[in-house]
Amino acid sequence: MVKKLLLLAVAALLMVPVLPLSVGAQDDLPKIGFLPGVVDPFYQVMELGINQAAADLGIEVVTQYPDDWNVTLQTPLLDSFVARGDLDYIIIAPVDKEQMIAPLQAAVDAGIKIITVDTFLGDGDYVNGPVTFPLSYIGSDNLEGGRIAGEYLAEKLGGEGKVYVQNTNVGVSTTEQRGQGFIEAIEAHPGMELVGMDYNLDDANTATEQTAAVLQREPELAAIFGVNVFSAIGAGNAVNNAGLGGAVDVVAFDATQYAIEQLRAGTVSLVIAQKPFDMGYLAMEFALADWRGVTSLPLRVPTGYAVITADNVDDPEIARFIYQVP
Ligand code: T6T
Repeated sequence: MVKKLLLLAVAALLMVPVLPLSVGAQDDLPKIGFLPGVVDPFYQVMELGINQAAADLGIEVVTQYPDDWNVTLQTPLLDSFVARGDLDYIIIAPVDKEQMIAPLQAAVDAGIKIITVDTFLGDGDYVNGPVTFPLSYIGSDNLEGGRIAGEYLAEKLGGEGKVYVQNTNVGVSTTEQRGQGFIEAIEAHPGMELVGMDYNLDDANTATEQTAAVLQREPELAAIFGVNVFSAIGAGNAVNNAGLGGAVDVVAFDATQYAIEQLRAGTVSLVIAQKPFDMGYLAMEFALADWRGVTSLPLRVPTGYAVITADNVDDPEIARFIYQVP
């Protein structure tokens, strides 16, 4: 009899419509804001990583791009993210390592958690440095990236030659470190000479004009390091306009279609690809992990590089890191 009753109870239970396991799950997920530095292929690929993770994890994400690389444009967008009142995390590439501290502290004070991607705040050491509120800093090791460029050119030029750097803005953690790493590598070779470093304010036209002036002034210039998308475009354009493609070597940071075209044409000889998709995807996973109670997230995740040359550009294992923007 007991057995029969049990069977009846089980049968009754089975007739109850089965509720989907995910009921309520949406309410139990964080809402995230993504604030890149500027519209460029690097951040557009990062957004692909963000969106892929959002789809995989079922998380809602809101994205806003500043029109230019500028504190006065990024800050109001950040403030508007805070004012919405519905965001739990902000994934941001701060456009200035000092000036974005206060606006981000205000976001933290409003109860929002911060993850920095690509660029960092303070000195990037979120354990012992001056800024410790972000959950993590996910991005390239930019000192290393600059060293890769400098060591490559020193070796290619046999330890002798004049070089020039196209940089973006003072106060940007990434590009500042790329310049620094490059100089360190060059200074290890007494025969190498840095003839200058200009700041183009993240504008390819300015980079072209500045580089053209240096090409005129320095007829013996051997190579140029363009530290990001716009710097490398300007360097490449100026070299091509002067008819010096192949004679004055260009090393391009960021694997844009332009950089790869110029690599194939012989104006650029090395392209340093970052992994923006990984940065975006991981940042989303970190936010969810924190939301779920994970307390041991690494405060620093270097995402690595793919170094592209004319010899390996068609290797699928390398070519997958070229920035593909739909
Ligand atoms: O090189 C990237 C990024 O890493 C840097 O912080 C700013 O410039 C880019 O967005 C490329 O334009």
